[in-house]
Amino acid sequence: MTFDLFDALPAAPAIEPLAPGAMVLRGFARDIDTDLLAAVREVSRAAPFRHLITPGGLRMSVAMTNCGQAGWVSDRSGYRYDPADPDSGAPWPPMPTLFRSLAERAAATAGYPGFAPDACLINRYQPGTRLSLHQDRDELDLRAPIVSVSLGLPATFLWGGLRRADKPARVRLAHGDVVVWGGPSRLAFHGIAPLADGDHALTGNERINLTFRKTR
Ligand code: MD3
Ligand code: FE
Repeated sequence: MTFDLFDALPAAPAIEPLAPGAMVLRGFARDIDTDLLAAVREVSRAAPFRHLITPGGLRMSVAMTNCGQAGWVSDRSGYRYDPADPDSGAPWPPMPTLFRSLAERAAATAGYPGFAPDACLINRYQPGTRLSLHQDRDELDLRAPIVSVSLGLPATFLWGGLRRADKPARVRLAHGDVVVWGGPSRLAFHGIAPLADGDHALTGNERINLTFRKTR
């Protein structure tokens, strides 16, 4: 029988650099996937997914809801973080402890210790759903990173760089992948290509994305 010292060490998370300040933690959320999806279902029972209207009057193909102290919303008057769900007038459901601790661990692993998100935007994609190139700049403190968690069907993430005209790179994001975006990458343009049809064991034909934000 052999004795292998390395057997005693926990596996180090694979950190894949994406751009300065941005990195992919492949499969980081996999071991809690079922609990994460159960929590998404619970949040969406209190604050159902809905298709928001852009300031330009277009219905977004992504369905969204939120949990935490504030939620991202859009309507004819613009984008904002709102402490209440405009559909019900009630505060957004609290951020599940499991969400907060995952986001904190991921950020720390990527070199951003002490990340304390106050908002989690939950995006739901079905085949054909896309998210066009945009920047996330509605948060007051742009020094804090954004942590994203992909669940269910894989997607092609479009990574556009700092100018809208830059040709976007394509990055595959799969079930359980976590990406941390901070520093020089915080204001990069990004989007999601139209979701391909598929069948995932836990989500069927859907992709769920969680983004954790510090909005104030
Ligand atoms: C890079 N969501 O909710 S997550 C969004 O998969 C959003 O649902 C996409 O873009 C999704 O705003 C992409 C990856 C992501 C999220 C926020 C970022 C990348 C980012 C903010 C700054 C730079
Ligand atoms: Fe975004």
